[in-house]
Amino acid sequence: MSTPNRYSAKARAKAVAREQSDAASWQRAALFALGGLIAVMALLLLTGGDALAAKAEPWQLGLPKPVTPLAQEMTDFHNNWLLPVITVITVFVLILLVVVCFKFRESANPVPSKRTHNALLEVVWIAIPVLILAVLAIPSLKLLYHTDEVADSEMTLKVIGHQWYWEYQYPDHGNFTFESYVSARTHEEAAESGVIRLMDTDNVVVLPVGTKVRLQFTSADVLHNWSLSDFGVRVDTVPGRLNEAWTKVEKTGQYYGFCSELCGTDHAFMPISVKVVTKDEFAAWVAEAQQKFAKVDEIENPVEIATGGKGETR
Ligand SMILES: [Cu+2]
Repeated sequence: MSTPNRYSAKARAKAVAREQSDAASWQRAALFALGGLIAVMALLLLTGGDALAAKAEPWQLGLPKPVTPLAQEMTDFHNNWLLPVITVITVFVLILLVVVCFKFRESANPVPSKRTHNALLEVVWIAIPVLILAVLAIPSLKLLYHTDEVADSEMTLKVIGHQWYWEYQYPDHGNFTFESYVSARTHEEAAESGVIRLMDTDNVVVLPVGTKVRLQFTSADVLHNWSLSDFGVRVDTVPGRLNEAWTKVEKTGQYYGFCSELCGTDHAFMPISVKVVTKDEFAAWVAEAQQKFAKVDEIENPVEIATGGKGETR
């Protein structure tokens, strides 16, 4: 489109100068973006986006390595569905923005169009997002339903949130119970005792490998959230209410999680530490734990939560 005649020579010269400086700043911005992209890709290559340990590493990218069927499904859903869709949408919107910035800038388009409606375009930009959400809903709901399938569990672990520690009960192994407090709050404490600050706990939850464990959650006081990314478990513990989930860890090792519901001043100091061991090691630990820890019916005012037999559905 040619610039209308009513623009004076001075105004035109100004527009040309502005265009040149615009072009220079665009070049700078493009170079900057390219540099950033290369840096991110280099970082991805260096870290491989693949953490081996069950705790986050500095500069780690990507989701934790899944060690349960649920975490695997969640990772697949994220990597195969959500990430491609969000990438396409983001790139598409970015291209639109760049086109708009270039094509309709004041100097190139001094007389803007006064169009306000386009029926076809409006239908399209509503229908396509609806379609995307409808397609994503299918694997999403399937996954959500799967997280709820606690039937056929081989054992139960009860998790009770407290301000500010976790309590665990093993109803199928003599109903013993113990509390789990953070081991080190400061760097000095951590260095002294050789533990990981804000992650290790005095008493560790022990679970057998390859065993479907029903997890039951409740709270003694306020909302907490038992969140362990490697397992794909993240469930609120709600006072007066029982929530359920399940897990089946396929790899022995030490795993860490955190309370993920703001629950008061010491919210940051109630980590979750789970050690997954072989079935034999678990049996040995149970025998020891039965001696070491009190039974639920022996303690004063235990937190009562619903009980059920093995593999019982709700
Ligand atoms: Cu909390």
